[in-house]
Amino acid sequence: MEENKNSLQQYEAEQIQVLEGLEAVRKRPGMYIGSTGVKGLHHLVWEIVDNAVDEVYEGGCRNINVTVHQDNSISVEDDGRGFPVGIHPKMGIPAVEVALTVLHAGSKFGGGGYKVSGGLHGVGVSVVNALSEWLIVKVKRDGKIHHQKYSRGNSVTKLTVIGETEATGTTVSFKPDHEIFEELEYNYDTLEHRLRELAFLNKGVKINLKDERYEAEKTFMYEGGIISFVKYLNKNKDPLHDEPIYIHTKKDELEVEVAVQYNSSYAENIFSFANNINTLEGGTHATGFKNSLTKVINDYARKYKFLKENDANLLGEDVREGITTVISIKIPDPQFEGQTKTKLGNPEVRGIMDAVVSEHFESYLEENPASAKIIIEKALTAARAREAAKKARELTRRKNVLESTSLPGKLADCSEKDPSLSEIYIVEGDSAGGSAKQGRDRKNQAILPLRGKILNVEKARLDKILSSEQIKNMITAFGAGISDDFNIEKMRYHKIILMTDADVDGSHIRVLLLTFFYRYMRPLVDAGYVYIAQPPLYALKNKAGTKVFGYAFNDKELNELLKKHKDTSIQRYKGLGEMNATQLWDTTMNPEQRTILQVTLEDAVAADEIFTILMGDKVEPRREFIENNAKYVRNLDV
Ligand code: 28G
Repeated sequence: MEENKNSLQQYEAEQIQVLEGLEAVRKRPGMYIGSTGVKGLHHLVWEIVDNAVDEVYEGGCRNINVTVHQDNSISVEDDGRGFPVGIHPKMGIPAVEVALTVLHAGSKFGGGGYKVSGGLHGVGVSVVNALSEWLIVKVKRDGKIHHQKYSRGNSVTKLTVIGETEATGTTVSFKPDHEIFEELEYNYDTLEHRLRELAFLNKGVKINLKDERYEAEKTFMYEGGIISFVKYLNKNKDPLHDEPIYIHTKKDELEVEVAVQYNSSYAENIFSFANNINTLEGGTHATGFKNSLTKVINDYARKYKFLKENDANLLGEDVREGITTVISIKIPDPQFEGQTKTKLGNPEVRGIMDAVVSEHFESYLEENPASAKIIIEKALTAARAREAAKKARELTRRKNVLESTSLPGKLADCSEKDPSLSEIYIVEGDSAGGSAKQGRDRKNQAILPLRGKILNVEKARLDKILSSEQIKNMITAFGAGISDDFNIEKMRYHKIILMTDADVDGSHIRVLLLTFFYRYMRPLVDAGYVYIAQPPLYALKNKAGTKVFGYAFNDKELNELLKKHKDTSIQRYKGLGEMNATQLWDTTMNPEQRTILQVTLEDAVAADEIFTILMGDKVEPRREFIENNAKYVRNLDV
């Protein structure tokens, strides 16, 4: 009785607390989703999709549909059990409403339970609700369709039955709040990339992505899971053995999956995940794998006399030349460390990985002597090449490009000597390079034009890479060496700004450069020294084309400009070369006005992955890919 009498009061009190809870999210959104930029915007989708993926493991959901609507609102639908709708005993409102309005209810902070896709995300669906102009949840359960609408975290209707159905599942639709987010436009490539990745990591789950803005639709479903992932990564390469080597075991609460396939290239591609989160900084699962791989291959090579008694052991880098690997573990209590919290820290994982990989890899080699021979010989060649490159470096040390003091002739250096105040623009093409040289601020902006083909770093070893003119120019201009000899302290500029055309070639060059930095000057990416310039897409001029009213960086801005000006003509920039020096300065280079995007580790890894897939030996798929993706190309790797 007592409880009943006070329940209304109690309900109101709780509601106030709830409001305060979600008010905190709206006040400091960055605390919950990292940023209110484009990354935070996508975080909202990851949060909801993660919940759907959890329902795969907990409730047998098989299909997840993600839709981007015309207005950049999002719908995520699953065919799981449907979120519980019964009245919450303490709160007196339906369970689904509790989850949507109480901060941390059922999230990684509260709730408990083993959430497969928790970890980095997992802040709870209420955070998405708080940051959405509106959110609608539909639950199909117990023969009924339940519906409720919210606005900025508050319910605006009660949970209502709006129909009947035999099906079960949950649908969440939301529109990110323009009062919160600086950027409201979803990037198709970002969504496609992550949803495909999730489909690889969770075999058998069908994930459909529909984008109503471009009438694009794709379905991702891989019965092979990470085996398919590795094949996909190697699809334009020459594999050295037909089927990926696959390991799948469970030890206590830890589930380990590894797929490995060598190819004829020289690149090392190891992608590691913990609970579906891309552990970009690696961690104990990745080191455990690498250690045991080196050990097992050396043991085998000794046992079967590929290595003679006096030969030195193969190094890790030797046995990883041309490797493509996906490691995916599921762990109840993941510890994420590192600068970007993407390094797995759990110490017990290293030993378990080591044991599991050793055992399975050893039997693979024993049972597949033909493949074993090819893999060992590849590693032996890599070791020989490494030795030869070292000798060559020692011989030519004096005239070595790494120590050359004269700056490249193409470089227009700045006068500033303090690296922290200096920036270098890497500009595609000589004509844009010319405008940039004229338009720049000579004090602290240096210009290095790049021309012609940049070397394909996938297909070349370091010695060959060092012989490329473009790459030599960059190395000497930066002054900090390369690869193992790279020393960020010596960098002559603390901002490297890539300025490429907003077309297919431009994006191609960006992917190449980012991949090069990621593989050979990684500390640059980690330190956040790499940026991407944002040249405008349009200029709005008077009819005669003699006066510029303004510049637009996307279609929305163009429409806004068009509303303000009458009798206009639009110039669509196809390349940087179409802008004169003043225009380039005004729109893209003037630090007071420009926007430059800082490249994150994630961007670099994405570029590396695109690159890995694109730049194999087979040329045709690359053309096809670029043609198919031409309309998104502006956003391809950022
Ligand atoms: C569509 C977008 C994202 C979800 C479910 C299903 C259940 C659930 C979700 O429970 C925790 C545990 C039991 C109340 C669980 C259904 C048990 C029985 C569920 C999703 C609190 C939440 N029946 N499907 N949560 N429960 N899909 N998709 O979010 O006590 S979340």
